[in-house]
Amino acid sequence: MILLYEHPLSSYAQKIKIALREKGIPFRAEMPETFGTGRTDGPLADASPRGEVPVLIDGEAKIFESTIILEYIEERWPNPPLLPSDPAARAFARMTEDVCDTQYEAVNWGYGEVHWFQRATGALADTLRAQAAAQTKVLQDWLTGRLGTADWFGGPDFGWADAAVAPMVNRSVHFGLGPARDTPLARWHGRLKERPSVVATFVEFDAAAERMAAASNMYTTGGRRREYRDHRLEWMIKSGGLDVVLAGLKDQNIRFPWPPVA
Ligand SMILES: N[C@@H](CCC(=O)N[C@@H](CS)C(=O)NCC(=O)O)C(=O)O
Repeated sequence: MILLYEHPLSSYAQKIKIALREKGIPFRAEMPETFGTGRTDGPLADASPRGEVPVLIDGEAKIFESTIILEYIEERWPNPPLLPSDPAARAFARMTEDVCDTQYEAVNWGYGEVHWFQRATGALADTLRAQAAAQTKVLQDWLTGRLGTADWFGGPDFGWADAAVAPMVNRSVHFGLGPARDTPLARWHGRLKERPSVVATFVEFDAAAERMAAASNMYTTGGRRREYRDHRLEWMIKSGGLDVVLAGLKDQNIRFPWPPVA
């Protein structure tokens, strides 16, 4: 059976689980023991030098990067297709995914650094939360424009872009930053929650989110060092959190991506 290294809170992993479930592909999901440590030993590091989830293991194939995994799934199990057949519509779906994976995910992640991991308190926390809320609104307005009057981002059928947007907007809802009631994006989120592939994935998210309150100190005492990378690092700095980065470096509870500094 296929093995998916994942974390139930990871929006990238959720996108993959939704795709596998849409296609009816059985898989075993596992959170690697070394997740979040930056360790370069063990099965996760063996499958991906980046040590990030998701990673899909299908026989000899070990695939990292969620977009590449999604492409692999689409090519390996073409039915039902998640991408439309028209080239422009395919590009539309991929652009929607890319903005979600880069800009939107970074905003959610930044909010989580304050909300779950208390990286900032007082006025700085207020600033970061306000920045996340304002930027979430911009992203949701952009997504609303792309959804238009359709049921799904690809038109009449659930597809690639829906799988990519779902974990992003759902996390905003979890943080109390969801689209206003009765707007097109809120109604889309309501439709999502009627799809078994999404329901199963969101149930796992909710259970893990519940455990986060008790685990908020794991990056200060628990041997984990949070990875501050590309868009996430950029988000923290541009939104006013440079001191968060400096404190994390001083306290050695953040790290930068592979390869490690010699
Ligand atoms: N671009 C990658 C990003 C994957 C990523 O950042 N995954 C996070 C979880 S959401 C991770 O594994 N981080 C490792 C860590 O924090 O140590 C993808 O799309 O798969």
